[in-house]
Amino acid sequence: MKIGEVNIGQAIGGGRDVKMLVTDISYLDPMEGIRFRGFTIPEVLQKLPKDAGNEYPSIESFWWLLISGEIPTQEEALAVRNEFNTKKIIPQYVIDLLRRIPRDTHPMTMFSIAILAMQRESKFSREYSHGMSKHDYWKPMYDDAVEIMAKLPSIAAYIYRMKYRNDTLIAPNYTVDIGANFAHMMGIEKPYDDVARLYFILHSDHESGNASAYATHLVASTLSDAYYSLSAGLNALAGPLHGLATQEVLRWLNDVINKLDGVEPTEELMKKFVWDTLKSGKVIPGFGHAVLRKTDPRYDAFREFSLKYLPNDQIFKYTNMLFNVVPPILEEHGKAKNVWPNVDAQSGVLQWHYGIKEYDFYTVLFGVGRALGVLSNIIWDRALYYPLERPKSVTTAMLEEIAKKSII
Ligand code: AMX
Repeated sequence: MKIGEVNIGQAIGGGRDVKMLVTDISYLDPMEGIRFRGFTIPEVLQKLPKDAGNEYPSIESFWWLLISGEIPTQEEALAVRNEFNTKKIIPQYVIDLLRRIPRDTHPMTMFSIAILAMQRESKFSREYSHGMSKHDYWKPMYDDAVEIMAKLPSIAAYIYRMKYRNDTLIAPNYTVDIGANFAHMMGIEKPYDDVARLYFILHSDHESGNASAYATHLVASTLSDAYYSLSAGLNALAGPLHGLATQEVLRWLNDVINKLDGVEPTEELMKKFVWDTLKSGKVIPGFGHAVLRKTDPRYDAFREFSLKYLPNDQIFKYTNMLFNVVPPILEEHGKAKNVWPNVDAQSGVLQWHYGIKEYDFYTVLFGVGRALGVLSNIIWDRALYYPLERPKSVTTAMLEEIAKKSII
């Protein structure tokens, strides 16, 4: 039974809308936005259990939802937290390795290297090499995923403090949830723990065709373990058309502010900078999307937080200004299929406000969140016996032949 057809435009145009992936973990509707396990973002934030005093659910309860499809009880979420907390310790060789990397290396490179370096710990690879039944693949894949997920926020915080805070590392707290531990290790006060929870949940998954999810899934389909696969996925996330856009938004805004040299930006001035960017052949970061055709609900969720906690933040005011200015210009420019903001137009604002001004770090934060989704997916890939990924190529001559025939 067919679920779609592929035309020449799709074959040479990045496979847009070609239906060839299956996942039940999230689904992206072009107009409605993302649903995680069938739940919209507001539903996820409302239904998952929260610890007393926290505005947002724990990452651990969200992990349970992604893996099982069910809303956990507080006890179940606590069981995940306890499991993660036993696996938080980062091997010393990873810290030593990160210290040896030149400090001007992009933090995404450091992040990906750290994960790849830990591949020697992979239970999946070890058990595979000892001869494992394919019916059991998912179990060590799950164990590896939990090992990685428990460590990622701490690795990210280590990279941040090593690179930007003069190597003043803060040891993990082994009793609190991921959000609180991350804020603690970054050295940032409340409500940054809630920023971390919201940030990681919103960036977790965007169905399977986005570059970081697809790269992870593709590499895992060769029976590479979770370490190899996630490292590959994060390398895809590091591209400016994908996760790096989160830093590009702040870079673009700061460039505007510097050029204005103390003059307060107005909508008229912003319009000029937007047009200048487009005329110089560049994209406006944080706007447009390969699938979405309306404002990204992840943008809305961040905006809601900003309205509550940082309504007078200068950068927040400018991003709001861009919300009014950019869409009509992109409309007039006539190229982008979606003129509305994506998650990256708003995500960096929060980080900037809470003191993370080193915006090349933002994609690492995106990566911690994205790991939740892509790791859940590759566990299920193995449980469902998904095969080696291998789409077919055609030649340009074949396409020309097909085009000729369809004209005659
Ligand atoms: N500014 C200027 N031009 C844009 C644009 C933008 N924000 N968004 C799309 N366009 C242009 C494209 O470059 C393309 O031009 P071309 O025909 O000359 O190559 C044309 O509009 C059609 O593109 P599209 O079909 O609407 O989008 P796409 O699926 O090819 O790409 C995306 C989607 C996100 C890469 C693109 O909108 C973009 O480059 N946006 C800016 C970067 C960004 O915000 N990326 C983050 C995406 C979300 C994420 O992964 N975190």
